[in-house]
Amino acid sequence: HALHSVLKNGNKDNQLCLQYQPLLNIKSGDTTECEALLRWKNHKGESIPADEFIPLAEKTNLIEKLNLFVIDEACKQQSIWQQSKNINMRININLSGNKIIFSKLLKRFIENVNHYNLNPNLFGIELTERTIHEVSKDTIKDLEQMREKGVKISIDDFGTGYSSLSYLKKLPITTLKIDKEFIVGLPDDKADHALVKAIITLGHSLNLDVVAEGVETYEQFAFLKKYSCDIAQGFYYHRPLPGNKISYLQLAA
Ligand code: G
Ligand code: G
Ligand code: MN
Ligand code: NA
Repeated sequence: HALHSVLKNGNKDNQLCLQYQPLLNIKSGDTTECEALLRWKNHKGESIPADEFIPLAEKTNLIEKLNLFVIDEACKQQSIWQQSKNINMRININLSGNKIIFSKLLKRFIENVNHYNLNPNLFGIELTERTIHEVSKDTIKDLEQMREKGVKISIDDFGTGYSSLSYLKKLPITTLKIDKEFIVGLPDDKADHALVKAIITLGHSLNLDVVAEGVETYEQFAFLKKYSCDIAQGFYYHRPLPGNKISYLQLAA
């Protein structure tokens, strides 16, 4: 497998990299966080979509190495931003894997945060409803400790997993991210309209922040603002960018 050799040789030729998509705080207009998104350009220079190679990696033990790469990269980038002094953005990292992998990932995250001497509140973790089934009791304890230190914990692609809602009581979640599948039909589609309103209400009654993903138009944004959604993510506000391009962004004061 090509990805296997990339990881084995330590990503020497930089085929893998992270991009960062700034998120917009709807009420304040500030940009206080972003999401790290993995990108792969193979030796032929072809970009392989993440939703192709990540599910494949999840079927093998490659996903562990891939996640470790993402954690290391995101922490290194955050250290650079902190030293530059003019960027203060939480980085949200997507994590996936199984029970055994998760505890290793959290350990690596904490090692990195200590190594770079970073405040843990400069990070968030995104878990999908699918991966939540792989979170053990011990991992829940680890997540609770991280949460106490300021790490945000988001449920990604909310509403698309085959999942009961009981994890909302069991896990120290801070944030719901509404999947873009529900945003795309706003404001006209009756089902999307009803579902998005209901998810915002659910999130707020549980004291959670609500993020809308895949916001592409002004009309979608205006709907989200009207119904008090907290944060918007999508091409309407910003595309994902390489970490060194973020420094040129005109971030809100
Ligand atoms: O950015 P893009 O639309 O290509 O992402 C496609 C899918 O890949 C999304 O579901 C996203 O959550 C996932 N993804 C992107 N980056 C990462 C990553 O670093 N780790 C994991 N586990 N998933 C990621
Ligand atoms: O599954 P997850 O939410 O982690 O991944 C988010 C994915 O959505 C990324 O692959 C990112 O590139 C993509 N994305 C970000 N903004 C938009 C958008 O406005 N429209 C669409 N279609 N995709 C987006
Ligand atoms: Mn995500
Ligand atoms: Na998502």
